[in-house]
Amino acid sequence: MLSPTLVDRLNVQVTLEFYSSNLYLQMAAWCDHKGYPGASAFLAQHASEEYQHGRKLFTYIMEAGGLARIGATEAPKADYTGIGEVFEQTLQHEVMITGKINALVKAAMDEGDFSAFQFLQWYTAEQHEEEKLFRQIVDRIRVIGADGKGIYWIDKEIGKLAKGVSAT
Ligand code: OFO
Repeated sequence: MLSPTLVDRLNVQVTLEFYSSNLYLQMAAWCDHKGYPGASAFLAQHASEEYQHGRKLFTYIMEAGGLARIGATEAPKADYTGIGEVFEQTLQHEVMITGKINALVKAAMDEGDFSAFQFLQWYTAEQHEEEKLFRQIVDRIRVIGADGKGIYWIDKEIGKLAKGVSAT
């Protein structure tokens, strides 16, 4: 059974995961609008993954006797100066989320809630993978450069990272 404190904290994370989903979907729209179909497909797919992260937490709260709640989220940023800025921001966002997950893991540990502690390990591993993935993309953009032909290849490469979505 979750403590009221952990219910509140997990609910904050539910809302953050749904915000992440909105943010990546909005970024996907910007990329599509600017003619980057690979990056758009990748970000749209990532938006769906973030939604699932939120749902997984939501279900856990319900199963552990808490009242799952969806909080208000602000509108995500819709305008970017380029694909470089989009992916720099995804990386910054994931680093911020990792900090939130770490704080949640610590809260579960402090409360001696080993079920929540174990459940949250999935998110710890996921954050490691996500930071690694976004860091690779940012590094690739920095090396290749987002001008001229570089942007064409970057978009193609990012598109290949979208699982089950063929790069165009
Ligand atoms: Fe981007 O990861 Fe959710 O948690």
